Amino acid sequence: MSKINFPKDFIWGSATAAYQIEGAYNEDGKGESIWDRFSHTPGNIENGHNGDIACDHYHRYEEDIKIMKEIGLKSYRFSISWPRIFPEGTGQLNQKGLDFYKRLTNMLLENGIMPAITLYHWDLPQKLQDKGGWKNRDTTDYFTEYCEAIFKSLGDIVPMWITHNEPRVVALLGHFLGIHAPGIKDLRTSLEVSHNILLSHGKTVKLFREMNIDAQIGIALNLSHHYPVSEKPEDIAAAELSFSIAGRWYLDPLFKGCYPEDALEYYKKKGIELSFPQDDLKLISQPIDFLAFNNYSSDIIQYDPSDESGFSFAESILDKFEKTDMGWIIYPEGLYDLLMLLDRDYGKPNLIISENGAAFKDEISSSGRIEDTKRIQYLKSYLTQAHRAIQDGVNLKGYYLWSLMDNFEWSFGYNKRFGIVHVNFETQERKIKDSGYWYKEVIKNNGF
Ligand code: GCO
Repeated sequence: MSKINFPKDFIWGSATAAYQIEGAYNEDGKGESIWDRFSHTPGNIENGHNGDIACDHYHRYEEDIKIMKEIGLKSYRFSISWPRIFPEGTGQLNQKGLDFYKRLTNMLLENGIMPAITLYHWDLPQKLQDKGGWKNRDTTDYFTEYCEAIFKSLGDIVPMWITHNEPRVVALLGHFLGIHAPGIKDLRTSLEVSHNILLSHGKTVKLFREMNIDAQIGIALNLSHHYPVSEKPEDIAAAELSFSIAGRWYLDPLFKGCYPEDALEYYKKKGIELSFPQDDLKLISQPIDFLAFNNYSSDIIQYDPSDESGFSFAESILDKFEKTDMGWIIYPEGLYDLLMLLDRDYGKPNLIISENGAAFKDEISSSGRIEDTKRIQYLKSYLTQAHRAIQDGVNLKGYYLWSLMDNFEWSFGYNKRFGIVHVNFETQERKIKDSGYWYKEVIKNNGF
């Protein structure tokens, strides 16, 4: 197989998130987050797991950076815990919390690893949730206050900033399905939350520009390609509507300054008439330097009159696909098709894959190695499709493997392992998996 060479300045990274790895949930002045509250509420997380200790990264970050260095990461994407900075969400800043991120960032730079910071990866200060959380439009201003403090402290040494991670997951799982924090189940609330998160993104980008920060800023969406289960017109229409609701609901405000008409119509039919101030959409759609997105799998959609939405996932066909431990189908071509769609429909933006990876059950073999060949095969197949898209003209600038280390997988607790580094959660021992050594070679050779 011919060697695949990526562009010479391609960014090879790996990603984590604060609540999933840090632990120290109530240390050094940190305030309670909605995920502390949600995971401490019985019944919400498998096996009663929580992020109180997680990977203990708050205390082990130096060891973890040594591992990043050994793997040869060019960049490391991590998130900042808002309640570590503002325990009450606003007002009094917690210097010890800020100092942790300054130590982490400086050590990354000292080791030649480019920090890429996600400002919000779901851990809202509980005190703000008590005031309505993202449903409360004031939270957009609390968010810019928090971001301003971070920009002042780290803006001159961090080259890449991501405002939000997956607004759709926050809105859908956290405010409609109720399986993520804060555990609300209300469609109208989820749509208000979705808009306010995008608005807070817009206000933060505006602030970032006004502060003349010499760095790049974007947002990370969770996106997948939606395929019709057949060429029947009704299945094609169903897939287009489902992607409007899941994808264009975020992409269109960000790049076109409007919500997609078919999705607005869909909600109107459900009795939810939505209209948003044009000034909001102007803020939301101001230019960003890159669009980051998280992609793991693809969705196959069928027309389904029995479902109140009129469409559903074509579960029947999924048996034809290999799946990861999350039950997500492995279809690498879906990444190529998604990259081409973003390139075609949204003005050839600079793109970053801010998350891609696979959960599989890992065993430590008799040799003492973790021979996670399924994960290597998954990564290789998706990177092959990413490279194919670059060859076809897509401005893909970087790839962040999810995840650097096994960590707290939200409602699944520690039962799903995505890491290229194994974590023994009893001993906190780290062990680079075969996939971690494979990725080391990919980075060194800028391809495979
Ligand atoms: C997400 C989050 C990550 C997850 C990862 C695996 O995309 O849901 O950004 O925090 O852990 O994607 O589900």
